[in-house]
Amino acid sequence: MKKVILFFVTIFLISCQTAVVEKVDTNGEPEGPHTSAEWKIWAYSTAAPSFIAADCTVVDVDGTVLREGTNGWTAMAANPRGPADPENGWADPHEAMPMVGDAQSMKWAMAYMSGQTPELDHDGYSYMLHGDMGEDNTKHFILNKEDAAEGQWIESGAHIMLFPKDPASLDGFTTDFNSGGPYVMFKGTGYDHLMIPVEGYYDYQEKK
Ligand SMILES: [Cu+2]
Repeated sequence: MKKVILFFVTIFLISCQTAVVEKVDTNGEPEGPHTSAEWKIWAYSTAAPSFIAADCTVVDVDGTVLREGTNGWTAMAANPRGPADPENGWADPHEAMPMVGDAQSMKWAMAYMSGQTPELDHDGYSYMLHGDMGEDNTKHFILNKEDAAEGQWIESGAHIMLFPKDPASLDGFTTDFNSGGPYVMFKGTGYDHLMIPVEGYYDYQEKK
């Protein structure tokens, strides 16, 4: 009898362990190299909630469409530094700084990357639930913490971004990224946008 009980206890423990392992592993991350289309589609699209990620277009860094979407949202990696280890791809989704944006926010991003002033038809929104690798909140295109203005470096966790058609519409919002509430990034640069922190925003940099 003892042996039988021991047998069942053992089986129970083993199944518990399997359950725990599965919970940790199943974030939906595909097996295989991070340079694969499958991994990139997962990493970039999951910067948005699952119900948007499921049907969005996914574009690679070189412009290749990895997956054609149907819902008007586009996912792409937005880290201009590229992967620290190009041969093996992004270490994790956070390093890729993926954003999933609507048409207006993609317009904004294209203007930003080519040094042009964004001209939007209306406000745009983007999701960046994997955060980014850090920005100087007062100035765009600062890639290193050492080059940032004193106390202005912010490595963001999960957030949503509002790209305004009219930057002046953000007047009145704080520029303090430690407020916990929405704040303006790149104020007065023409690339002003509203950062909306959500759960996990301070995972990479402690809230002061
Ligand atoms: Cu962002």
